[in-house]
Amino acid sequence: MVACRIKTRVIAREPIFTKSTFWLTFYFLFPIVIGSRAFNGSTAIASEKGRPNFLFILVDDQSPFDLKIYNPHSPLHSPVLNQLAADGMVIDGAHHMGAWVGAVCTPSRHMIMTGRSVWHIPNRGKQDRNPNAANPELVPSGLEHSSLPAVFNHAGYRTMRTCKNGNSYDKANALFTESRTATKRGGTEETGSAWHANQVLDYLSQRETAGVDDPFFIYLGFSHPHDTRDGIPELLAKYGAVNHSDRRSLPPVNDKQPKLPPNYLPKHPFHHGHPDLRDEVAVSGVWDRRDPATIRNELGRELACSENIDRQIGRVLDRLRVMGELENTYVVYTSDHGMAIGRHGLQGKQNLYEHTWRVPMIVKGPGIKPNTRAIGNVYLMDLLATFCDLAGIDEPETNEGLSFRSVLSGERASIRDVLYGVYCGGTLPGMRCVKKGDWKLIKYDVLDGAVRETQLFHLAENPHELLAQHHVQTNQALTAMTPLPHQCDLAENPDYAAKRAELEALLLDQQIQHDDPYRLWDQAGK
Ligand SMILES: [Ca+2]
Repeated sequence: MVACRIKTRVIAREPIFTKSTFWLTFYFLFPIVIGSRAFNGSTAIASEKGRPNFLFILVDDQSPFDLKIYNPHSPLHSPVLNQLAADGMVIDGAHHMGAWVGAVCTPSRHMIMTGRSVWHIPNRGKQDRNPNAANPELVPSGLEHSSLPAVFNHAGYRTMRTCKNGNSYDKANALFTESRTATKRGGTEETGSAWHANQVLDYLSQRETAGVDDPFFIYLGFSHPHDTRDGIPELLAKYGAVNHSDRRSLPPVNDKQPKLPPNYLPKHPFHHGHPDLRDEVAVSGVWDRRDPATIRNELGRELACSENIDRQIGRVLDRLRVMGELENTYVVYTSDHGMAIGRHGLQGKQNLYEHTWRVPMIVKGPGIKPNTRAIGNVYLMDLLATFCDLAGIDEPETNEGLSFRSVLSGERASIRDVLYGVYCGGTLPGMRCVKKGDWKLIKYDVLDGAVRETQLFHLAENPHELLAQHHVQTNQALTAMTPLPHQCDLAENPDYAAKRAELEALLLDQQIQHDDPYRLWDQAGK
């Protein structure tokens, strides 16, 4: 193998949703479904105690590689998540499908709430970047009425949500029977992650006082570790970080700070294609800097916020244990997308490398064997179908996601072979990626043709997606890591021309299947 050189329709189901079929489904079929399926539950615990509860924990902007369960070298102290993983299953191949707007949170959270793919979800306000949104054949109107809270409300669940404000599916969020939202990114009990946990603890107390027996679906969303990453002082000190806010100076270097990640670069080798993108140039504490002091301090802030979240989850789980509800509760932990913070010279969430396209996912609950892992190959949009499956509820007709209950039960390793990703919140047509097995292709067609790049990675051999730039001696000195000669982008290597062609064809096939309205420079139909 040659050494690196630096280079200059699954077609969504036919849309059969209408308002009339929707309401017919709920009024006539749901009672039957609940009666016939839920109480024939597949687990002994569910059948003894009635339908299972759900605690869905969604953090904002966290790379799986921040967590020890995905990256043993991570210095993050997360005993609660580690225990959750030991008590349940870790999904290694969980992804968000992507975004057509810089606020990646928005499409991601629409996909979670609707179980629909990235080109089949509505725009939000001025974030009107999905050309399919006006086509009712692809994006049904009134979709919120078959979203997650609507489905669980109609099935007799008590639904509660706490989360940040904004960048989500507002019409669906409004359907939770109890909602307590505020953006909490400060470093105190009232201004930080503890606030979100306190809302859940308070809700559980009220439920207990009122003697409510109905099962619950609690959506516990945290506003962190999304920037601004103002951690609590004790945890900032633990990770050697400061809440750096002075753009004219660099934060102090501290031995306690996380080391630079193995795929750190001082600059991405070509423009990502979204000029003036907030996350790449304007995040407080980082701005457009990628120097080691800035990146290590920001990683310390990220971990400080993540450890605080871990503590807050622990408080909620302890409470459920004391209430006797924990064993009958599915606890699902994930993030709306990953994050770069210096990896590949990028800072934000607007790329398709593994650190950002993948998300952490841990699931614990009745019938899931402790201390297990599976590749899964799931998207966040699969959560709705999975929740419905575990609860014994029919998924809504508008759902396109696949239940991965068979993965959680250990019957299958994964639910699909090919995964597709998109980012095109900047110049069009943007970035696309496809993954099958250990092989991954990423393509960039941005800035009116000024950037047309293709990358091919063998992830088992090159899990950090190292590029030729990572082989430069000065970079190796910073990361204290020496890549193996073949750990690089293989797109231009003639030995892998056939593999590249195979993935190029798979990518186009995925674009067609998902109603991607754009084509890249070298694709048919351009
Ligand atoms: Ca986010």
